[in-house]
Parts: sequence; structure tokens; C-alpha cells
Amino acid sequence: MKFKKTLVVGLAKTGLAAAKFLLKNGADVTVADINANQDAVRMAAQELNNLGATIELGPHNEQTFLNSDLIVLSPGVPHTIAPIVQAIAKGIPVIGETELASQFIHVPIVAITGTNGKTTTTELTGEMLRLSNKNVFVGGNIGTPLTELLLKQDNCDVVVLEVSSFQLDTIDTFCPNVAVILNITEDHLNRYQDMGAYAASKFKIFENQTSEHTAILNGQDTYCMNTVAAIKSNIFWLDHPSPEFQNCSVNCQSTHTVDMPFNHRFDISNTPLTGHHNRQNIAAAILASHAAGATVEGIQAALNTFKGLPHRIEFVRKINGISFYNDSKATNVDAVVKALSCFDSPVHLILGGQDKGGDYSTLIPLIQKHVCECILIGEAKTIIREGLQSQKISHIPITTERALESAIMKAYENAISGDTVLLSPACASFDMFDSYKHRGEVFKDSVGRLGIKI
Ligand code: UMA
Repeated sequence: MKFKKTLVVGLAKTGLAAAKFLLKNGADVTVADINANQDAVRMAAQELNNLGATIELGPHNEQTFLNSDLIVLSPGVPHTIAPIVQAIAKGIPVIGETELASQFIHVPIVAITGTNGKTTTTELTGEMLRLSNKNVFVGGNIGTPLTELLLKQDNCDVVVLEVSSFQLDTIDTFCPNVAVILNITEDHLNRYQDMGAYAASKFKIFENQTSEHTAILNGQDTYCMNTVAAIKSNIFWLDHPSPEFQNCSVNCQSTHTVDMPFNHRFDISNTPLTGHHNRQNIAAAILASHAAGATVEGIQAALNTFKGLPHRIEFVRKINGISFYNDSKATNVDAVVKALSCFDSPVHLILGGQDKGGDYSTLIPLIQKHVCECILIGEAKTIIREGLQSQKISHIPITTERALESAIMKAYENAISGDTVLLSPACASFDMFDSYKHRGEVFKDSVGRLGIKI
């Protein structure tokens, strides 16, 4: 790495950590970010400049890309932008921060991807290993770049990583000892050409694995079932439909217990993680943590104590018999399908935000079954309304509101005791909020301020 001219593109969390790591190891670092006006970017630039990096803020300069020996991309920077395409054509290696960091990590890595459930499964896997007395680093797409581990130089027995398709786009030798794909459904179609391209990116998680490694896939997922032939590692399944796969598949139907192929039955009756999709997340976490050295005692202890994560079908409050749930992390259509299937009571559904190219019509059967009212917010209002236009749900009112707060107020006014008000947007948050977390916090604050209905 010494003296290598390395360009780090993107100067948010990932770029900052990667550039610090590269500088510490003697690389000649330039950092570029297209956004010259953001305070956080300028502050990070100043910090890196003080450490010896050259800074380029504003429109990307092709020559800087073409004069580099190595380019390290942040996940939010598509590997298809023009200067990157030109650099690749010139033979300049372009990798992501996950690839960079993984080349310096010599402990087992558990990598978890999927359209939905990644963060819950990653946190739960980490907890199972922690309660098995392992020193665990949990990071990746969840919010802590992998290079942070290298910067801290902590002793660590095992790494548990949430990996996104964006991070997998730019791997080369990355080879997790245990790799999980929870599910693949429509998402990020504003970045990928089609579902095939998105799924292919996810499947890169297995590409460097050999027979020494473990793969965990979803037997109910068409993409997993169709692509499995290319996997060289030992495969375990969640809900494989064929009885022939009984020895390597976990049945996730029971709400009380789950039987593992390594001949142990776990009690899942105390977990707040509801719904079949969450039982698949639990089974994946058990399989993954066990393959990485967790004990059955540690796994059971985590199942007994894990509280679940905020913004994922999170119960907020009950007022006058009306229950409010925050599912702000449901940033794609399939996450809303999963959330709706957890409710029996009539649901007042708040949907909308920034469109990510999903097919909203796939919500119709679930809306028909569980929803009594849809309230649309955000940029995607019109496109969602068009997607939901159907004879089958013409009796269900679909209205729009300008703000999340007024949507909550409308749902509260229309709801009666026994109903549920659910924020499960099927969209990104960036049109109205800083992040899905910000959106969820606004929801919880507004619900907290609702008065008693007379
Ligand atoms: N930028 C450029 N040129 C471009 C495009 C962007 O310079 O052509 C700059 C932007 O101006 C910005 C920076 O790149 O300053 C943003 O980089 P980034 O989006 O990678 O931001 P990070 O803070 O490093 O966050 C990334 C992940 N972001 C994305 O994948 C979009 C975070 O996942 C992750 O937590 C973090 O690394 C640590 O690993 C977020 C996410 O939304 C939570 N992920 C998607 C998801 O979960 O659906 C995949």
C-alpha cells in the first residue's frame, strides 16, 4: 500500500474510515466527493487534509481517476458512473471498502445480505456469538464501516457483517466463512437495470466460497432456488420445499420452537420478533452463528433476551384501543407485504416517500385482506395511487396528505378501538427526512403527542 496513489470516492462514513486506514498504512491518498456544500463532507475533508490527504470536492475530475493506482468506492457511489467506467477500461483496480478491509482481516467473517431482515439477523447473530463468549465486531451496512475495526485494532474473534448489494458490487476476493441470503425482492431498481442485475449483485456474496465454507439461503425465494447450482460451499436452507432437503433445511412455521439440522431444538416463544419472515431471520441467525462457533447455550440466551430493533414493526403506543406501529425501515414493497401479514386487526396504512422503482400493485392482495384505509405521503404519492388502482380494493379509501404528522392525525381520527395505525412506507425517506430513522422518530414523537380521544 505504501506510496500507492489511491483515490477514495465519497466522503461520508465509509470514505472517511477507508481514507484514514489507507493514510495510516502509508498510501498516497486523494479523496473526492461530488458534494462540496455539505458541512459533514467539508469537516471530514479538513480532518483528512490534516492527516495528509489531497482533497477534491465538487464535480469529479476524470484525470484524478485515471491517474490513480487504486480506487476505493463508497457504497453510495455507483460503480457505473463515467469516471469509474473509464478507470476500469484503463485497467485501474476499483474496489469497495468492504473488499479493502477484508483483505486485512484474518478472523472468520459472517456476511449477511438480503432485501429485508439484514439488520435484525446481523444484530441477532452478533448477540448469539457474544453470549457464547466470543469477541465480536458487528458492522458493515448496519452503520459501522469494516475499516473501523482495522483502525481500532481491537482483538476480535469473529466479524458479523451486514452487506448490501452496493457493497457486493465492488468485491473481488471477499470470501466470508459464512454467507447468508435471506431473500431477494424488488428494491434499488433506481440503481440497477433490472431485478436480474440486483440479484446477481447479491449472489456475489458466495462467489469466492469453497467447500470449507457455509452458505445459507431461503428455500421459498425464487432467485435463491434458481441460482443455487453455482454455489460451491455447504448449503443450509430456510424452508426448503422438498422433503429430500430435510437434513439441511430448517422449517420456520412454528411460533414456539425451531429444530436445527445440528440436532438441537431452540425455544423461540419469548422473542418479540413476530411473523414468518422474522422466524426465517431467527433460523438464519442460529445457523450462521453456530457455523461461526456459537454454543447452543449462547444462542438460546440471545433468543431469550434479544429485544428487536427500532423502526421495524415497532410497537409505539395504544390510545383508546388504537395501536400505533412504526415500521419506517420498510423502504421497499416486500417489507410492507411482510409487515401487513403480521396484523389481523383493520390497518390504517401510511405509505409513501421517495420512490425506488417498486411495483406497488403487489400490495393489493394484502391491502384487501388487512387494510381499511391507505394514506399516501411524499413524492411517490401519485405513482403509488396508480399502482393501487384496482377493482379489488376500490372500496378502501386512498387519500393523500402533505406531511407525516397530518397523515397520523387523519388515521387517528378515522380509527376505532381495535384498529392499528401502521407507518410502513414502501419507499425511501430522503424526500422528507434525513433517513428512515429520522422518519421513524418523527412518527413516534407525533404519536406520543396525540391526545386522548373523547
Ligand atoms: N458521492 C460522490 N459521488 C457520487 C455519488 C456520491 O462523491 O457519484 C458522495 C456523496 O456526495 C456523499 C458520499 O458519496 O458524500 C456518500 O457515500 P455513501 O452513500 O456510501 O455514505 P456512507 O455514509 O459511507 O454510507 C454507506 C452506506 N450507504 C449506502 O449504501 C447508500 C450505508 O448504508 C452504510 O451504513 C455505511 O456506508 C457504512 O457501511 C445505508 C443504506 O442506505 C444505511 N444502505 C442501503 C440499504 O440499506 O438499503 C444499501
